[in-house]
Amino acid sequence: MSVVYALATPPAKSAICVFRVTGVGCLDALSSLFGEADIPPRFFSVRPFYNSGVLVDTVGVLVFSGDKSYTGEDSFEVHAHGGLGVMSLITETLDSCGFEEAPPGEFTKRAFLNNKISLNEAESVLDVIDSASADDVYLSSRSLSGGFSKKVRDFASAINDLRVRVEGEIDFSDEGENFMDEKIISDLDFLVCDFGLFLGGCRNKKNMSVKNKVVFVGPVNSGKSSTFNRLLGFERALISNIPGTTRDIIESEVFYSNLSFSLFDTAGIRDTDDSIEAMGIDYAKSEIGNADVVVGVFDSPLDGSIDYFTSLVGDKGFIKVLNKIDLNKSELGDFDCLISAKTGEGFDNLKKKIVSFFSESSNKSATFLVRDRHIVLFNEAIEALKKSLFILKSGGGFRDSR
Ligand SMILES: Nc1nc2c(ncn2[C@@H]2O[C@H](COP(=O)(O)OP(=O)(O)OP(=O)(O)O)[C@@H](O)[C@H]2O)c(=O)[nH]1
Ligand SMILES: [Mg+2]
Repeated sequence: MSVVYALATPPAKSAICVFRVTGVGCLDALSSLFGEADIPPRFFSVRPFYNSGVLVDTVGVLVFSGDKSYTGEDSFEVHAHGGLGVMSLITETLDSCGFEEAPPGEFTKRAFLNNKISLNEAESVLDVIDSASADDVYLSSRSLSGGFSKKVRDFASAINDLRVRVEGEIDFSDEGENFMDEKIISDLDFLVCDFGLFLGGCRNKKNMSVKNKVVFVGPVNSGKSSTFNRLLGFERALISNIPGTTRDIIESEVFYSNLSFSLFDTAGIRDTDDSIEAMGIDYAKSEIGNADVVVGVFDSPLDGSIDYFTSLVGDKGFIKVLNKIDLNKSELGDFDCLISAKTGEGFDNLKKKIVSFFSESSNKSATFLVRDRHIVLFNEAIEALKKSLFILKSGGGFRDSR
């Protein structure tokens, strides 16, 4: 297989970035890249990284030789400073070595093809990366560490054991050997129960936690974008004291209380002659229809639009928030929460209110994350086991001398 490389971290400015390189022959490039051909494997060392002899960055290097790597091939990692310029130069350097950019999933595919991991473990790598809640992480990691494969192997071995006893009976019963007795029924009974329990604990990946949608609405200038930004922990949406600043829907994701949320900031709702702003307002209204919970942000306890927003939200969960309490102290009154997006006051309470709308993930009862094809095969297996049990219980498999 050719030598491929990939940026393992996001292509965005950050403290560090990590490049991975794998493929037979990739270690031949160590001397030109790091000025040293003999880098001890599996030790993190700090070295210069050169592009055609010119220093690009001082980086961390990890070398893995042969099958002692993730992919099962010679590999190395470069941990560089996470500047866009550094990433671009490292990419250029790796290209100049004749290495190709890896398509998505290539490293895990090679690990599977080189028998480093099973198909199920390869799929679990993606599941762990896709996990958006703590429960999903626990489920996926159990499969990735081989727990699922082991369980399936144990069942296969138990079924095989029963099969050997039945075949022994067929082949050697006339020689006086007794391979099948009543115990085979209790063993098969136990297996059917155990398999049923296992199947009950399998959760289809299709039902992996969906993101909880929280939509921020309210009159213009009430502080929706400021509240949205503070919940995210960074300045995602533009903020200004000009009413009508937000026009489009702005989405971002956040993870807290072991749950992941998609937050949507929207245009302030008011009568307007501006056709672009009006489009944004229409988007805001229709986004309410897709929300799991709507957070209404108001900046005055006397805001006459609260009833209007309440009817707009209908029977969805609605959290009425009074913002800017740093300017005017206020009683809770009709509101569910008092906050200041400026100082952060009341945000712990707001988070609790949002979380309270989302039930605990149903993954709690699940033991393994599976796919459609697993469920089809497991159902076929359990049906076959039940059929065998039925035949045995109805006397189908025993000798007349019983
Ligand atoms: N003092 C104070 N000012 C705030 C607070 N929250 C927002 N503001 C200010 O209120 C103004 C409007 O804030 P935004 O977050 O842009 O309000 P918005 O509801 O998104 O406004 P539109 O997008 O125009 O509908 C800005 O000048 C903010 O700095 C707060 O808690 N306290
Ligand atoms: Mg806004």
